[in-house]
Amino acid sequence: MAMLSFERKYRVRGGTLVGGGLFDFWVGPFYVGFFGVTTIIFTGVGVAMILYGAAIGPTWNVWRISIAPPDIKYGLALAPLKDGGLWQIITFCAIGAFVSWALREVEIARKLGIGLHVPFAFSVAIFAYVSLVVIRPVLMGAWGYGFPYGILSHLDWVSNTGYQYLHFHYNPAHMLAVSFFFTTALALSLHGSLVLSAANPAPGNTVRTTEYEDTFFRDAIGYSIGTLGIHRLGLFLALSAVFWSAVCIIISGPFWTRGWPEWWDWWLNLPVWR
Ligand code: 07D
Ligand code: 07D
Ligand code: U10
Repeated sequence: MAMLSFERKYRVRGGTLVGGGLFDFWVGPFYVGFFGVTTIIFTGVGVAMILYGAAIGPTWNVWRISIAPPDIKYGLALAPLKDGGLWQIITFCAIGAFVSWALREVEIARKLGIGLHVPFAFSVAIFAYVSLVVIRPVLMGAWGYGFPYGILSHLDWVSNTGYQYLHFHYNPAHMLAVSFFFTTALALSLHGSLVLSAANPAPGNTVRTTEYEDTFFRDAIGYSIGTLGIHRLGLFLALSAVFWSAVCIIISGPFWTRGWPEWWDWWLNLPVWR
């Protein structure tokens, strides 16, 4: 509520990428824009297709509903609706909705005159999804390599795909991704706790400035990355985690078909051991 007077100032026309002033308005708190309309359309069609797939499927149990990709035999062709075609339409709608959402974020950022960091970050998540359902299946020659749309069935896919490579933990890009995910959680917990410790002190104590935050880490580890720097680092860590995730699955199949433990044989074959 406190933001309302400010909102009145920035809720002005302009900054749109497509559609000029046509959809340049708000519905309640939501900015609409051309890409808000395309988001709603793609989401509406995609959700309707999931509901149709559930209706012709064997269960309404939300954990067990699953829309499977086409059989491998269809290759990269369009499949019959009830035999993977639904999955193809849902995938198309999902990418349409995610990209629309990112472009709507771009329009909002342009209106506000702020950077494009948020849509850029979301684009990396979209890249990970596209690597799972488009890039890897295309490289392997069949849509059937995509993951099924279901809460439990997509977990089965991850497990099965992992064991196809014997021991997925030995995938070097998976190692990098996992380490970046862990580091992201560590960085967020350090940042969240440090800011609260200085900016939200116990009753009776005064709020401390950012110099105190700097000093804490200088005292503790001899170096402070700074108040802007920690946000750069956080973004870098989180995006690296997702980037290496995409890499780890794209190389599994298209570029490495044996068990991942075997990949490390290069270490044993180094000339220095011979
Ligand atoms: C908290 C932001 C809110 C988002 C939420 C998710 C839907 C799906 C649709 C029934 C952090 C909304 C969910 C719209 C309902 C249907 C058809 C984000 C937050 C609350 N997964 N995954 C989950 C997705 C993949 C994996 C949960 C999506 C890959 C494992 C949820 C995608 C692989 C585990 C979910 C996707 C994989 C999960 C919680 C897309 C590798 C779990 C997600 C579009 C990345 C966990 C039962 C969460 C779980 C879980 C959604 C892709 C692995 C259902 C939308 C194929 C190992 N995934 N996932 O909190 O409890 O995200 O599963 O790529 O253990 Mg998954
Ligand atoms: C793909 C989600 C994109 C989401 C988008 C938005 C909506 C809207 C609406 C809420 C990438 C969706 C939005 C739907 C919702 C409202 C209103 C994010 C995506 C665009 N693994 N593993 C990973 C670990 C093992 C395996 C990644 C750990 C086993 C396979 C990550 C462990 C085997 C694949 C990771 C572990 C195995 C992965 C996932 C531990 C199984 C992948 C994160 C501790 C036997 C996947 C790109 C990710 C991948 C992946 C972590 C174990 C297999 C690094 C910590 C050994 C086959 N694993 N894993 O990618 O890289 O997020 O996908 O044991 O495919 Mg693994
Ligand atoms: C950060 C920060 C910071 C802050 C912050 C934050 C990061 C500097 C200053 C932000 C952080 C938080 C608030 C913390 C919590 C956040 C998370 C844990 C992340 C996960 C978030 C969620 C789970 C929430 C997800 C909610 C979403 C995505 C909103 C859903 C939106 C809609 C349904 C509407 C979307 C609007 C559009 C597309 C524009 C068009 C709108 C309209 C036309 C009007 C709306 C009409 C409808 C909705 C009905 C029509 C719908 C149809 C036909 C299809 C839909 C079908 C369905 C089945 C749904 O750093 O510090 O502080 O705060």
